[in-house]
Amino acid sequence: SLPEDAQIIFVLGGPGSGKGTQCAQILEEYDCVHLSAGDLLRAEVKSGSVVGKKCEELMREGKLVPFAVTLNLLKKAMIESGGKFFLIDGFPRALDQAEQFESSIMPCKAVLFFDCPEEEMEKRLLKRGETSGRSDDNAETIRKRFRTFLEQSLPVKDHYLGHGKCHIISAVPHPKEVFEVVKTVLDKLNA
Ligand code: UP5
Ligand code: MG
Repeated sequence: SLPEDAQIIFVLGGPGSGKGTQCAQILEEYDCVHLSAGDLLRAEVKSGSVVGKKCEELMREGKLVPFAVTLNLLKKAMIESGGKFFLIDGFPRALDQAEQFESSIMPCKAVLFFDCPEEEMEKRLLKRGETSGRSDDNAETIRKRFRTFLEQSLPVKDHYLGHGKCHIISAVPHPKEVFEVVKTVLDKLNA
């Protein structure tokens, strides 16, 4: 099980907003465990499992995989890491996922939300698609990911804003500048 003093920060934002990029920066300066729900799912797909096969199709369509799948992958990775300060990247992606995660694991301490215009996210993802090998980095799937984000994931941001836990950070400047703001937020949390 998890340590009683574990702390969870959800790292959210649209597809290509820079969640992974900023988490990598955070890891360099803070002692924490980074778990990307998308990376865990892609590893599951790669494993060739039955669950992975099902997820592969949904991800190629820009749709959410069943909550139980992500919850189990995250829970297992959190426990196996032996850590206690967690950055959960790209999850929860729907309001019910947030509620069920918090009631079955623990409430989050804070949410970092990376705010970026769709045109900029699209540009970044198309560029990354030239080399990423990700089956969802193509114009058609990107459009579907944006739709899922707007319809299902944005309400999560509003939920946490209402609870005073959500920190909205512009993801438009250079990653180094974005990270300066991230640090300010993180340092205030633990002050
Ligand atoms: N880049 C980053 N920051 C930049 C900056 N400030 N200026 C200029 N360029 C910047 O960055 C994307 C690209 O932009 C990179 O090339 C980077 O260099 C550049 P990245 O840091 O990778 O952005 P990120 O927000 O992590 O983008 P990602 O594509 O990972 O976001 P998604 O949310 O779309 O993908 P994720 O892997 O989280 O999920 C994939 C799929 O899995 C989902 O569509 C869904 O089907 C499924 N999923 C679930 O069903 N449930 C879950 O809980 C999680 C995922
Ligand atoms: Mg990512």
